Amino acid sequence: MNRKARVFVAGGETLVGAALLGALHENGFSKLVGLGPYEPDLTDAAEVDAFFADTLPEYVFLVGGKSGGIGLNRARPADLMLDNLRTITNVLDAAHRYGATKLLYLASSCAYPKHAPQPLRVESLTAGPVEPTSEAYATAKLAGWKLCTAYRRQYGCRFVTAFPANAFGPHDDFGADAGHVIPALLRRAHEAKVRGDRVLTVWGTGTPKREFIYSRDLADACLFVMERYDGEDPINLGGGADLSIAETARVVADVVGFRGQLVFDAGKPDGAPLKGLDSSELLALGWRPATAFRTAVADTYHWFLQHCVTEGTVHARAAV
Ligand code: GFB
Repeated sequence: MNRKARVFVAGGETLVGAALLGALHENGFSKLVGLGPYEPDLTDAAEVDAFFADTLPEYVFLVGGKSGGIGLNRARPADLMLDNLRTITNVLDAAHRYGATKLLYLASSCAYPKHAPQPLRVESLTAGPVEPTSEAYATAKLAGWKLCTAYRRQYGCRFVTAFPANAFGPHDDFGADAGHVIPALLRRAHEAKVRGDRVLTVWGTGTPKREFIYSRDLADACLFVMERYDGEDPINLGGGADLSIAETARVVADVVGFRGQLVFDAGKPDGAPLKGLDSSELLALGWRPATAFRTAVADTYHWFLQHCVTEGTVHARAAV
């Protein structure tokens, strides 16, 4: 990628988008279009079209679309599916019509069948039913992959799909009910510590396993894939920490300094039992995650304290 190319991160204010913009800056990309208030509403076809006509992005990272943890997926499946379908169709269509050189679309590991063999290989995609709690969101993500493939086949577009592990980091949603497990537990452990609680409740049995990737490492992997991979088959983006939820909660409690007891609430959903990715293709290309899991959790907690806690009040998102 030429450092002077026009690059658009569709979803620049999301967890992954914010990390990608940081990585692009650090790597000397000087023509980033659609930053901050200049990013179009990705669910609005006319706005997206006008934006592409005006800025003609050459490289597009499609990381936008609403997402959330298991709680949000159960509470608002229609909103999540519609937002993602609109975002995907608007951005892919505009990238094709305005001649983008290449596009990387980020799907999600929850689009794998619930009982696919571990570690998850791309051959398993669509080979069985997905986890019911995130079916709507996962279906939209799968549609995005298939639309990328269709554009490749019909028009020769260089649209690449990647399936990332569960991402976390700065700019995440620290909502206690809507967020993913790491930001939600960081927040609840912090509040429990401040209140002096003796107990921290963790959803589910603690036995499911998740593969986590730090958002800054994921951003680095996205850049790497944009430069080094161009195929119809999707590519998995993982290679980092694979932990049980109980182990994850212990690391979070330790980083926050919560010294009480962890209690598991089996009345809350576990979701998929296992979600480790087979990232051998990415690793064979030479990519490795740079950040140890505990360091990444500690960095995320530090960011949360700086941006989401003001005079003792906790916000789910960075206070503007
Ligand atoms: O992060 P999470 O919501 O994502 O939940 P999924 C992971 C696991 O953590 C589940 C447990 O087994 C939860 O029961 N958990 C424990 C908690 N405490 C908490 C908590 O306080 N909050 C949350 N959220 N979980 C999502 C999908 O599934 O994965 C999305 O629903 C998305 O669609 C995302 O794709 C990557 O991995 O279970």
